[in-house]
Amino acid sequence: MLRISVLRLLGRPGTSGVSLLEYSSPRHYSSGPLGARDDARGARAFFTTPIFYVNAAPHIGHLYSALLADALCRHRRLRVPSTAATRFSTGTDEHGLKIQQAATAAGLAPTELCDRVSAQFQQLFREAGISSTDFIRTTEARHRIAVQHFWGLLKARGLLYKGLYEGWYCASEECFLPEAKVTRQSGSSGDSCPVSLESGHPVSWTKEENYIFRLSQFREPLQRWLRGDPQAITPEPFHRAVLEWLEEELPDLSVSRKSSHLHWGIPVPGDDSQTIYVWLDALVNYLTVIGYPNAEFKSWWPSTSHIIGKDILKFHAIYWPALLLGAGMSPPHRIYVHSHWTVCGQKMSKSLGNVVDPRTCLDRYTVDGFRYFLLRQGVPNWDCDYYDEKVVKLLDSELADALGGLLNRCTAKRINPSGTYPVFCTTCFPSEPGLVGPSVRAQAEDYALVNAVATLPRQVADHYDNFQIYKALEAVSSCVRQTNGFVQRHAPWKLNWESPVDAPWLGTVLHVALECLRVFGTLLQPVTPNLADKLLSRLGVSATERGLGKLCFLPRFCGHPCPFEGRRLGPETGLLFPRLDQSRAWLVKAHRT
Ligand code: ME8
Repeated sequence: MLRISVLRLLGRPGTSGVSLLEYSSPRHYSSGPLGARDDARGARAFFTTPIFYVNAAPHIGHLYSALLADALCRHRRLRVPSTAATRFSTGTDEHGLKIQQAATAAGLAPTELCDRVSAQFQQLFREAGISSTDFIRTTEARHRIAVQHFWGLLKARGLLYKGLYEGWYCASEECFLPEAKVTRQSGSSGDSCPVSLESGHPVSWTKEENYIFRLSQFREPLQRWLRGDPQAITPEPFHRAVLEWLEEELPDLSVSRKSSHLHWGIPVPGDDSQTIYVWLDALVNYLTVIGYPNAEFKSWWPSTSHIIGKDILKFHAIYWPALLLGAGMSPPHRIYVHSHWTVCGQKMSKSLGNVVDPRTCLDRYTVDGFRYFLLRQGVPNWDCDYYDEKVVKLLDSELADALGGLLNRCTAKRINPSGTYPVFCTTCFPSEPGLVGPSVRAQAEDYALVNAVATLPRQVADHYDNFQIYKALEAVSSCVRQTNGFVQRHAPWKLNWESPVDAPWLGTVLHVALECLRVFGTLLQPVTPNLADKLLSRLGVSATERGLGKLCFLPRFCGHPCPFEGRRLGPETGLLFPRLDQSRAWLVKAHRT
């Protein structure tokens, strides 16, 4: 219920600058602990997206949820490379009244509609590089077994009873609504129709005998869980919202519908006259994927992180943990919640005709470009508005100009004729700042840069842990700007390789800039995997040198050997990320001629 009410809870904050720390020696910032900390936890990690309804084609909101989960998962794999340590599921939610009605409206059998739209989600996710390990469809036999087993446990524990359930039902949201959440709206023929106050979707009065779950018994256990783990629901305003909901009345929950009314679903075991409520059915998908009811599921549960939109918070933060507790299991480790994409300030909807097609965007802006845009601009705490000009502006400035330009400046033949990772000179750039001498060339800002990049992997990891991936990208982007400033300040194009005075410093400037680029490329892998691969390959960084556990920035600065020094750069394969405004102009011209 109250699927949308959290929308209003969150205000729009100001810009969130990442403050870079004051200088201290990068010796303190080995990136080793990034991997070590996770290894020490020894834990497996299971990431999930919501399973999406198949009543309509996917849009950018669905892709955004999948990208957030994908980036978290890829970042985790960089910390703990073992493939057995991380699992990631997504899928489609195919039962319920909403799908039954959509199939009827489309003149299709429900299975046909499900096959068609589920395939669209799978294709989109493949094209967008979503690295899921599992795709579940709730119409699969393995899922029916899991749901019916779960139901049996609740029944055996005395948590289900039969009773008369009466109330407004919103098929579009698949939930019951209290009277206070329903209003009247005049329909096309002038008559007044009851609709959901928050979503405007039609509701109908339902009165029938159902199975009911004793949800009301779980208020205190849920409060204890949330108070005991302040990060259980992240970001914090959503955690607070759920605790506030738990202060309100928590009525028992109807968990089945008459099969004469809803036939498209999983029958209640031992009572074919009832179909299991689609939300109970859908939530159990998280267990089906990890092998439930076979014991193997225990190695992945509860080390699970659900990534969800704020519209389905109540189902995941109240119903699901209560059902799990009822079945004798723990709530999930984390529920990461994000807000919504709007288009030109309006909610995306088929009826408004403003739905943004993600496949067009991937074509137009490239897979990496669009992934970067959504994750860089999407802020979990509040809604974000989509428009095309914003994408072009961001990608041109951050990927094409700043990052691509930096790479080009340090690898171009005229500045780096040997095509190698040059040698770092400790006399030009001593590890202690403030030293003076004829060969010392480094300035205070250069130490600030080294410090900022040395601390970047930890900052980025903290942002990932707090589900603030946009802040991680903001921090990387800020360091890219700082590195461009460093190159600009020392103008290596004015230095001469032939001069014994210039050469060591010229090599050092390029070495530092390439080391910064190596860190940026490594940290960008979860968000722009292809672009990061191109960047790291150009730097000559091999596949086994791209993890976070061994990412050791500028080791020569601390007196350690650098494995890259003197190494040949990888082959030149063209611009890292071509500017879009030019290619768009070209497209327009091509269209005209
Ligand atoms: O609710 N912006 O499925 P659904 C960002 N089947 N994300 C958006 C969005 C937007 N404008 N619109 C949708 C269901 N989403 C159930 C879930 S899970 C056991 C069952 C994303 O197809 C966001 O993650 O309506 C939201 O929670 C989800 O899609 C809802 O997808």
